[in-house]
Amino acid sequence: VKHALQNSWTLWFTKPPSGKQDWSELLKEVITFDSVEEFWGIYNNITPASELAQKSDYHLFKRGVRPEWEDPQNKHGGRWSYTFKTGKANDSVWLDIMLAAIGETLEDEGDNEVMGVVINIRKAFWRVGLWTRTAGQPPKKGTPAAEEGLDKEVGKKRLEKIGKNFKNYLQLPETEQVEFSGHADSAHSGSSRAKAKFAV
Ligand code: M7G
Repeated sequence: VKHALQNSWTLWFTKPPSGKQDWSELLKEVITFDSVEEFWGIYNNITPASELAQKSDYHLFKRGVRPEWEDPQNKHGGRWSYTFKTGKANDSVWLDIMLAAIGETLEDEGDNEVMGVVINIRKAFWRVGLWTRTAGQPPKKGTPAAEEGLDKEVGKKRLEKIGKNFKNYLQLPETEQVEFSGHADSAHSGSSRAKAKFAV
């Protein structure tokens, strides 16, 4: 018996650069699945995040969305993130975040904000991200959000609720904050370390 997921998901991998390679050469599509059983089959057969080399990423995104700022479904969006400054990646935290994503428990039904989740393995830290479709901006004319009549404050509240869910899954103490930044700012600065717009 297969337990169908609400969405199909694609796992992507960013391999560490060997020499001078740009982003597009490093990002690899791994596999797409749409059931709980397939998820476990994949999870049990890939390298755990804690054993990945520096500069690797896993990205788990809804099918049809590339894990890039430039993707049409990401470009008006942003990211909640939290950086763990010490130790190896915690596999159970990353697993919990993936299960929350595919189980659709990060947002309310119908919100349609969550695009995917990411883990970045770096020399001095590891970081977990949750990518959203909008970024708490007044929606630009002609975008889906504008057509839905999404108000800026409503949009921000919805994102903050998702940020709080994310923070709960990360099991962070109340004193820690997860930060939201817009992809447009990240793309502009050429780094994901763009200034945070808000935090919860
Ligand atoms: P990162 O891995 O998000 O953060 O970005 P880090 O700076 O903490 O390692 C590292 C680099 O990867 C960026 O400076 C970009 O060159 C590239 N990069 C990362 N992302 C997520 C994108 C993306 O969505 N699009 C493009 N074009 N480059 C990206």
